[in-house]
Amino acid sequence: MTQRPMRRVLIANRGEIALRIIRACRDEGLETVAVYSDADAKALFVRAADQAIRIGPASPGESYLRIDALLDAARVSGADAIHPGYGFLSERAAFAQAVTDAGLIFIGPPASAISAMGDKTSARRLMSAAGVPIVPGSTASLSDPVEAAAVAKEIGYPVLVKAAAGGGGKGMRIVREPSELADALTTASREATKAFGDGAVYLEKYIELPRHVEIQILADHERTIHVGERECSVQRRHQKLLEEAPSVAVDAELRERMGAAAVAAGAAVGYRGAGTCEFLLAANGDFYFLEMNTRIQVEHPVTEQVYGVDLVREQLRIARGLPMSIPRGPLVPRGWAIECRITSEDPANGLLPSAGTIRWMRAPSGPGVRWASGVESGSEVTLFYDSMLAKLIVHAADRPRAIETMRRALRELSVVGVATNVPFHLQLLSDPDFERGAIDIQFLERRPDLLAAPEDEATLVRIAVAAALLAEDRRVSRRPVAGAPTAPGRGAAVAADGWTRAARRDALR
Ligand code: MV4
Repeated sequence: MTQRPMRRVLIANRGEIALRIIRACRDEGLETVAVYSDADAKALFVRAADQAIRIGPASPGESYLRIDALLDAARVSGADAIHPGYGFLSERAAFAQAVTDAGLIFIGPPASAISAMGDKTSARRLMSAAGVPIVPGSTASLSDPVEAAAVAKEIGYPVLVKAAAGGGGKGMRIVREPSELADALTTASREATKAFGDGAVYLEKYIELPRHVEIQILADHERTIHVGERECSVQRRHQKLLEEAPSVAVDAELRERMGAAAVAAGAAVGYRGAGTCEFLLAANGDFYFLEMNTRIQVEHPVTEQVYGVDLVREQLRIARGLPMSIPRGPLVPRGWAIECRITSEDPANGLLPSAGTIRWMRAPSGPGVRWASGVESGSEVTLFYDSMLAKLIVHAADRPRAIETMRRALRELSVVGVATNVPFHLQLLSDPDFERGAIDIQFLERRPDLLAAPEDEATLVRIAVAAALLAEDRRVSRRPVAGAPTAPGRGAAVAADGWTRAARRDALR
């Protein structure tokens, strides 16, 4: 593969990942074009890019998912490449193909690799042929309940009915008894039709209490390598909340076996760029390929921290035909990294998404802390997009110290105006089971106490301290201050403690 001229990159995404890509482009000497919906007109990533083009109203279907509008924006701005980020169109083979057909560089794998991995039964056949361990089950879709019952009996109950077009858990049904199978096939198929427009389903043996461990790969025109694992078991309803690298359950020997499987998976589909193989890791150490994510992932920073690589820069290099800049030879993880996803979800309200204006935000910093966010003080949080406000990543010498640093950083973080899941993270990071690394994909289902709003002693102490400070503030403010304005400022300005001037005035009367 020869080098291709690439000067200007259009980022077909928004928020923190758009900003992350803009920064990587700057580091690589590339110009940037942001696209934005009406909801994002004032967003940080729009101001950060060299150019910005409006592509439509707030609703994703009318903006970030419009292939025609994105290609128009690329033409108008003179972009010669498109980075899809994660979510939105990042794993649509038709988008990758349309970008390439328009004579532009798609910063991601070939469309053929996306489609090969998009259909789960086709991926299972390909992986099996490449020697990648897959979960026992069928490698073609099943519609006949009699045939399905024979397959289920062969692999043994419990079994899982899965959507062939699936991913992310939609159209999945656990079946523990033969008598429940026919019903599960029907409901899973109906759900799959609704979600993916394709009702094809197949069977797998249901793996009980596994961990979710994924392997990062990178492939250029010469070689495919793995960059270790990420442990992603801490999730709720298929939304990851905390990720770490490495995994307490993976030693050097297992890392090499899982890494070799992920490299074989990439090679089997002609993969290029950054990709991730998801595995289930059973308690006995057996691992099984689940699916491949053909994009940069939300949690890529934990890998960057422990391996000292910049995955987005590598994506840019590979897309323009340059070799990856990772030295040949064994890669060794250094220390421990943890990422907490900070979402606008309210623990006091069943962790439901909350919307509003971020009146004030202060990011943590200091040794070993990395903050990745697309929002700032004054940003509007709408319900049009996902609820992630920021990612807080820490890197320390070992896992206990990474946990300690994360607790410190979470306490430094202030978000005023919208409720966040920070209290959840603080509870999780102080939990003895989490501290021992005793986690699996059902951990949070077993522990609803961690998802509830904390009413602990520390919170009560904080409330008492806040009350004492307010009383002191009141005592001090009664004294006239020379030169101080006598009238309150305009609008609902907010002080560091989250009180609007008006509210403070009322409280101090
Ligand atoms: C499984 C499984 C257990 N056994 N397959 C969920 C979404 C899709 N990526 C695959 N998923 C699962 N497949 C077998 N044979 C359990 C899950 C699963 C899961 C996997 C990864 C991360 C979180 C999960 C949460 C629930 C279920």
